Amino acid sequence: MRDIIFATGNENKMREIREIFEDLPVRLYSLKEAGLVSDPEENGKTFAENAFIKAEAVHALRPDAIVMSDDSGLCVDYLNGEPGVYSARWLGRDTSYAEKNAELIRRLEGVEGEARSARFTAAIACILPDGTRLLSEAHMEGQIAKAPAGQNGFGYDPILYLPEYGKCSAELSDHEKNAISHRGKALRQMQEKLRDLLAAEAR
Ligand code: ITT
Repeated sequence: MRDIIFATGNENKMREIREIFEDLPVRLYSLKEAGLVSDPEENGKTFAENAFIKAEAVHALRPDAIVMSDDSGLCVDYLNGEPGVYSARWLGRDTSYAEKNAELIRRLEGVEGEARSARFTAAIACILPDGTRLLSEAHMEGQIAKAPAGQNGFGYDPILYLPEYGKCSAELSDHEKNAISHRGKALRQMQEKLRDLLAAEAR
């Protein structure tokens, strides 16, 4: 049984991550559960850079553990990729998601159909005790809805409409979202990489 510290302070992410790791023989600890405080400046230009900034900061505190992190966000094509890596900080960290979501809908007034395209991206970084670095990245494609819908999920979930499913991300249960989401896909890719590496180590 291996211990993994997940370098996030976002309880909503952590809830999704737990469900994805449920069947794996690993013990998963949030920062809080590991008794750590880490909030490095996320000044990277990409999701991957920021994911490694968070993972490196925790690796420095706990070099003995497997450390993982998630950097994620919403990119709206019509807004040249905004809010992107600034998703959590967009309009200020203290601005509610009801307001952020309403503002995104307002900025796309008069924009129709595929021109409203947007996606969630998640970059998952992992650092092993020997310093090996692994990265996986995945997306969930959709369009900015004309009105928020759904009570599940968090952040921008009520306004990412998924044409294939005919509903917004916040209308999916955690289980349904994890099956198709950026975070679900990137974490499953990371699990594969880690499994291969740990199996090779054991040989
Ligand atoms: P940590 O850095 O502690 O992990 P954070 O919330 O600051 O937590 P990020 O810097 O990665 O995390 O910002 C991600 C933001 O992107 C998040 O706060 C949401 O606003 C948005 N986001 C990411 N994934 C999302 C999802 O699955 N559903 C809705 N919004 C999401």
